[in-house]
Amino acid sequence: MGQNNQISQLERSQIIAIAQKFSNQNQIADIQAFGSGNINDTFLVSLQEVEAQSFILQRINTKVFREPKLVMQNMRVYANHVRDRLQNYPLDRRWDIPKILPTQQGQDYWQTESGEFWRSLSFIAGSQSFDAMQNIEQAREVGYALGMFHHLTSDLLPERLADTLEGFHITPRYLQQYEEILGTRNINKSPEVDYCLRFVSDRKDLAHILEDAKASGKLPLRVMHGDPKVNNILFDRQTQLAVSVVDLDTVKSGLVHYDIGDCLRSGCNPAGEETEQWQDVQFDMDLCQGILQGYLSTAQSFLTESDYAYIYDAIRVITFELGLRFFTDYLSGNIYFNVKHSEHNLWRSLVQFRLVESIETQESVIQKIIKDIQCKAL
Ligand code: ADP
Ligand code: GN1
Ligand code: MG
Repeated sequence: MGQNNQISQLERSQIIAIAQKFSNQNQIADIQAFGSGNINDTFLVSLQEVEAQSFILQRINTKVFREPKLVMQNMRVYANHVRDRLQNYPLDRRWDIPKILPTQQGQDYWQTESGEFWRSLSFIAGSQSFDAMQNIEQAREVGYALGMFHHLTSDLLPERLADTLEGFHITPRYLQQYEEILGTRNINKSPEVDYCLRFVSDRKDLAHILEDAKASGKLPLRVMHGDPKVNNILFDRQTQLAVSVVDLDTVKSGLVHYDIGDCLRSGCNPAGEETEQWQDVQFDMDLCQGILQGYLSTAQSFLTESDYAYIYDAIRVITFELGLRFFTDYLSGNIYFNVKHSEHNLWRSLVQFRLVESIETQESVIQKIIKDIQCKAL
């Protein structure tokens, strides 16, 4: 179905049949494409009898996640760990973890005859997500949510999690893939493509910063979420507080810096990743401060001096990395990210590259925000 949010009649009846496997005899009232994720196909299933209990149904993208059973295994390891921890150390505010809903045969997923892989999750009640940050209070909440995720997993051994996506967030590998594609494809030149080609060629060194820090022991492996962008954080519609972090497919061993960088990359771009006005994209300082304040309110207990020293680099590395991933996917014929049109990934890469430029021109202000927050935390 991809991202165009239209379900054909045929597809609707097929999806309803699959939803039925998870619905525990309840009649399905409606099914709608849901959210704006770039990888899986997500649907909201409403039930006839129990209106409040709609659930999320997802077709896992098996071109990306080659071993979806490992994805489900990780989700269980993560959820069991966090639930145990919350039972022993209850929080003073709402925090939810999506439940895996089993099929009527008690399985975590349903595999169709053609090999499609489907799963269901409880809908986080009364929640909503946003594609772009709306205000400073939300920024603090997004930061808090990522801090809470890291805090609650800080005593989960990363080795207990399988690697569900080999090479994910290993920036030098994305650079290598990009160079391979450049060597084998005829590229349709345009001013935008030229800008991207030059941009990457000028910043190749960026790709190695975090991996070098990992290799030299300056940054340790911990449990990372892998994808803590704004629309993967859920807010309570009434209190406006963050109540859950979803999209757990990439929870695995990694650097928390990729998460911190990704959260800031996504959260401090109020125009959003999908804007067509890429020249106007700016990295917003107030939102940056808000996210970092929220993050450190829960994460300061485990961050070291060396961790703080790499926060600025993390922001521009991950932004560069995502621009590179979008651009490579564009050059490869759009095989990884869901797209609405053939230039979609090119436009997305322009947005990220412009964001890198905005981050770079504001380096001293960002460094000062990090320093001030670090001084208060220590
Ligand atoms: P993708 O990997 O394609 O991004 P996600 O798992 O992030 O798929 O799901 C897409 C969107 O659906 C999320 O960004 C979020 O807004 C919403 N969503 C996902 N899981 C839940 C859930 N359990 N409850 C409520 N909303 C959810
Ligand atoms: C994808 O699935 P979604 O839309 O939450 C991608 C992230 C990117 C993001 C950019 C598994 O996230 O790495 O940062 O798009 N997820 C995967 O919007 O590749
Ligand atoms: Mg998502």
